[in-house]
Amino acid sequence: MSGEKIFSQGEEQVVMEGIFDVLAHKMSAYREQVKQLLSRQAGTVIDNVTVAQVYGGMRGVKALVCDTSRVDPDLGLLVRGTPIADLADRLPEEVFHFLLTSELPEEAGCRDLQKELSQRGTVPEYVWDVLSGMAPDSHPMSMLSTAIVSMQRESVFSRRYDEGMDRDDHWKATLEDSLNLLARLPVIAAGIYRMRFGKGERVPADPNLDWAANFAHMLGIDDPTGEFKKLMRLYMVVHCDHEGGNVSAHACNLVGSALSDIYYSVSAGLNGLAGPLHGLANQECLKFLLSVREEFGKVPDEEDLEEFVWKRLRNRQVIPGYGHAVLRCTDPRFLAFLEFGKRACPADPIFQLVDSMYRVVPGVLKGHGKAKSPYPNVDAGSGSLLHHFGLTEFSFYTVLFSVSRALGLCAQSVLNRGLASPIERPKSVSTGWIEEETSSGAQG
Ligand code: CMX
Repeated sequence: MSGEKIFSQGEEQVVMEGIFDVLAHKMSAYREQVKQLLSRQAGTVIDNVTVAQVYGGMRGVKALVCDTSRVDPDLGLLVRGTPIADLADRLPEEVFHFLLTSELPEEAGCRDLQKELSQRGTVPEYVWDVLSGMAPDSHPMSMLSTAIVSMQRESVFSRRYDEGMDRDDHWKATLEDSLNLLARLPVIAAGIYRMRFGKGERVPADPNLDWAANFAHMLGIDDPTGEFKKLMRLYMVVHCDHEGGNVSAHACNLVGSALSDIYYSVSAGLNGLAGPLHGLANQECLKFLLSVREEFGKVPDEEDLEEFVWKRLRNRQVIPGYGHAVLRCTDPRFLAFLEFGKRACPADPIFQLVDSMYRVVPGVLKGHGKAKSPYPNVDAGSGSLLHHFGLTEFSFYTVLFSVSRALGLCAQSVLNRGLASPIERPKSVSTGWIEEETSSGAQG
């Protein structure tokens, strides 16, 4: 490693040449590809927007670009074209490299990246002071977001921007910020876990562990078999990214489009992830499974479970962990967790309930006929595994999701800076305007 610096001046940290060099080459080709595309097709129409879509959360409107990943209704998440299941045995830091560059790193490149993340992982003392000053019943997600914003003063991008950085270097400064943030996030998240749930002193990082295993280690969960570390690796991989239009990615990209730095934009994205219709749904799923067990006092047989699910639907309640806005198949991320559970904890009653639900619920939802997807999503299984290993505080689950999703948010942000994506400013219209425009008989 030659130790090339991204910036020539000052005391900037050395960015490993691997990811920087790979991306520098890719970035010029990427810019050229988009430039050519625009020169040929700038005026080509790729979508029309209906009134229903305008009032319906812009569902399905093709209006954003995301090159890190894509969600196919029938295949699930594809990271740089590769099904997420094929990446299940990879490390999250490798997947970050992949999201950014569309190349998986060689072994040495991966080691360099791990070393880099480990060296950048010191969390400033003031962050802990800020967190300890928060109300003790603060939601772990609000603690995470606050911690991230409190570090904004350290943004390399903001400082370099004030110094007049060349626009072509924006992505490099964003990558620098991203690496610092990603290195610190597991430390902060684990610290929040221990502080918020009275687990005692923070557990110091172990520089010999990979990023996710170190996170598992710092959480302080008893892990004599190493299976919890394996679960954290899988968890961090499967939640890493989900294209550009979901609430967290869109919020992050929107805020970043104003050239707000990564601390502002990632915290904005994670504030969206904290919503019950998005990332917070995973805590609801485990709550639901525990309530089923409580209702029956044991894992119910499939007949009883079927009746229970029907009763819930008749009461106009949703079945947590089932259905999806885009997917129309069993989420491969759910299947990855199911496979993990069948190997690691087949006798765990909550996991067995997940398995039974999977046999029962799709048929019931099909019979019910409302949900466009009767299949399980990623949240249907992950909580049962965390619960099995003793991570039972479900208000923390979205923080785990956040640490993983930050990989995708950062990768998307770096690429957007590489393309010098402009500030987002779609046009809003009034209801009166829509009424007028559509009253002329042009509807259909
Ligand atoms: N149980 C019961 N009914 C459901 C359902 C479920 N799991 N999923 C959808 N439906 C119903 C909807 O409530 C809707 O009913 P109404 O027409 O009466 O309003 C109807 O089926 C059509 O909904 P849809 O188009 O299939 O689903 P949406 O795109 O509107 O919503 C989602 C998607 C995930 C919010 C929804 O399926 C749901 O609420 N699921 C349960 C909660 C959950 O698991 N959330 C995790 C999402 C994970 C993720 O997004 O990553």
